[in-house]
Amino acid sequence: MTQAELVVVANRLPVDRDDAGGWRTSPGGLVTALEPVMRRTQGAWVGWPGQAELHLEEFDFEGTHLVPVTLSAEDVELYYEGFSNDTIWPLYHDVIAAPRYRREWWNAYVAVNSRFADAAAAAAAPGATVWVQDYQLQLVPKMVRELRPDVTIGYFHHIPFPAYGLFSQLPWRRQVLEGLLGADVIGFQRTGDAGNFARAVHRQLRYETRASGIRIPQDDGSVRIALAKAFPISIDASAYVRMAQRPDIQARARQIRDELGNPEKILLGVDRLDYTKGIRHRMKAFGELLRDDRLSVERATLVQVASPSRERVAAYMQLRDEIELTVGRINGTYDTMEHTAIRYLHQAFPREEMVALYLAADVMLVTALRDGMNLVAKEYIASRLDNRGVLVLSEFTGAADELGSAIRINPHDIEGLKDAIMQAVDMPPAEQGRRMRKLRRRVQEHDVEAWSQAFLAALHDAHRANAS
Ligand code: GDG
Repeated sequence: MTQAELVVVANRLPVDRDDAGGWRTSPGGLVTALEPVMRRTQGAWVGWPGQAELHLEEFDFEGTHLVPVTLSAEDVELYYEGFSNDTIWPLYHDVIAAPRYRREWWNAYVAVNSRFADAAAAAAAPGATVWVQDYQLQLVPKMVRELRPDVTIGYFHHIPFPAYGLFSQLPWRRQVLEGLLGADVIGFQRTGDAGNFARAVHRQLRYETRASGIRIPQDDGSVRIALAKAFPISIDASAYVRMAQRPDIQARARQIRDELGNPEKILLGVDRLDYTKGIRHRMKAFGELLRDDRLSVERATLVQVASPSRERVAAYMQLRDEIELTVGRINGTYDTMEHTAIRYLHQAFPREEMVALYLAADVMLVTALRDGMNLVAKEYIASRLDNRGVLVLSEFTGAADELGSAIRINPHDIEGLKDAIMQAVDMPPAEQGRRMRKLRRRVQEHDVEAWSQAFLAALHDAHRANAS
């Protein structure tokens, strides 16, 4: 058993199985974010390999020590699909879909969190840093602290944290708050999320907060301070710049425009097929613009990538049916032999193809009803080397706090959304450039490495302050 100075704990390991039974790095943002620091510190990563009933030994992969946590088929159903994705996910996204509260799911969540905590505690060197990721593992910080009082513990929450009026629905609200408070630093996407968390702690546990510090009374009469603060996540911006510079990817972008019949404007949506992303609102607005003759299929095509996600959860099956009905109706009404209204793709693509789509798109539509950050918005910006293109961005995304030069929308306001789409479609190049340059500056200056450095620096300081 090797022990590491930095242990990341996440639901998923940073690798996927390839067809030959080997491993390849999974393309996620978190993986690229942590890659440099994992290499530098020879860190360990505790997570599920993504397949039920897979029993694996620890192994090293590209400079990171991987510690697989086995999940049974029942764990996947109860802990992952159930409590994580059918209780916490809808509740934390402001109950856009109804959360289901099942005691059996909760019991599995506690049991699985405890196995992740055991694995993390075993993988951490004396005085190491353990960094827990996201809503599937909210109990792990406290569990690790109990097992290993010597380590520094961070937690980052990738999704929103809801207002107390909603959070208080959770039958196990107290246990979840106490679980998170096991960390020295609890990081959120937005200041508002950190505020919601601090208020929930105050209402539920009566702990005092001063600035971002939550004062947790200890058994021995002392006080430990946990920091709850915003650390907005970002992307590996330079990797997107490099891809956008590649001649083959630029050629592919031109080919995509050709194959779509060279409409004057291409509008693009890229999302996991999820009810939080506002895909139906976007299609409704676009369909009405066609109906009202404010747009035509010769003038504009909407390309919607809806990558398959959580396909065994009922709410996702229903959403897929609704979206596909909407696409069929709109296309059936407005398509011609040469042009389509919506090119809908329920598929996952390689990253290069995504960048080609970003390059091909004149307008990017991000209409989420709730979204922790929304990395797609940042990826689009980073890829726009020519400083052209327009981002339409929901104010209910974390990204909206940073990207003030986007066209801001409320996706529930369909008339407002339609006007915003028209403003984007009609925007003169000079104004596109003015806005895009500001957006690009922000994304390049605040990339994902800046994010992880800021979090780890705050964690280091917080731990030192408590120790002194
Ligand atoms: C959660 C929070 C927060 C999508 N389809 C394909 C594909 N993607 C990539 C995108 C982007 C990522 O997946 C999606 O990230 P988002 O941030 O947009 O949304 P979530 O998946 O909901 O992520 C979110 C994030 O965590 C990080 O903290 O921002 O708010 O919900 O990178 O490009 N990539 C490829 N093929 C696809 O078909 N290769």
